[in-house]
Amino acid sequence: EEPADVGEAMDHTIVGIEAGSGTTEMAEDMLNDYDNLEGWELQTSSTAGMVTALEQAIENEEPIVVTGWTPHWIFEEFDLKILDDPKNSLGEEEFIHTIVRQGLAEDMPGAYTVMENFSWEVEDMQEVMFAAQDIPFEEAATNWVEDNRDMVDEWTAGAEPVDGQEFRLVSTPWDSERASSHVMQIVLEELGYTVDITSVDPVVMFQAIAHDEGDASLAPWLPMTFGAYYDEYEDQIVDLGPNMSGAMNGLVVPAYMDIDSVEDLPA
Ligand code: PBE
Repeated sequence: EEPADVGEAMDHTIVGIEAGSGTTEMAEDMLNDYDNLEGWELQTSSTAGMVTALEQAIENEEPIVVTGWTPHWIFEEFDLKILDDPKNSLGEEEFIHTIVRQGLAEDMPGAYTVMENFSWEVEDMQEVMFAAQDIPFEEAATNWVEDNRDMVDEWTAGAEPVDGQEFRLVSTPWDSERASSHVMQIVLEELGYTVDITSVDPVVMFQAIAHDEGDASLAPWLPMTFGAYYDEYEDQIVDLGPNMSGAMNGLVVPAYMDIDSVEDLPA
């Protein structure tokens, strides 16, 4: 097939995810950054919708381009590639930060200590995400905590147990964040906290921490994905730094497609 036909076959459309996601906002900017993308559109939907479209295209060996990110189980399931993005519209390496509300250190020193200590690797998050394809996240997180006692002990070192104190963890609706939040829920509940996880859009997550409607979040992808929100709320939150490195956003295509860069997408 000629490249031009491939563009036609994809309807010059990038299959996106939730409108409120950081990936979507960056991909919208991307359309303006590349001349060859001038006639292209980003179709927002949901992460589940994006995965279904990808699955169907692969089944029929059709061309498709989606907004994706890693860590994500689609890279285990399918043979995919992330397109080079020479203009860095979707950023480079991303770090997932822990943020807490102001005053948490004084109000809940134990939980604050755990938040400060929490850090893990891509492989850990992936283990929980992959397991949660077949079992509930609660169970996948419980198993991970049991299998990684040494790491968990490092997180809880110096944190005094409490008696049922409520802890409000604010998350976002993606599996990567379900994994971290559910693991943290179990760790804090072992210390005696009663942990409530609320999943909201990224901007609402920052607002919740800034306005004392939530205690902590393990979900901020930075510097790019939530960069605009971070700049807006930076002064009203406490940033405890990265809890994980090695995340990344990108345009993703099946490996059988004959393109390697965003610049190869036919105008
Ligand atoms: N994500 C996964 C989210 C953050 C975590 C990259 C899809 C987003 O774009 O907002």
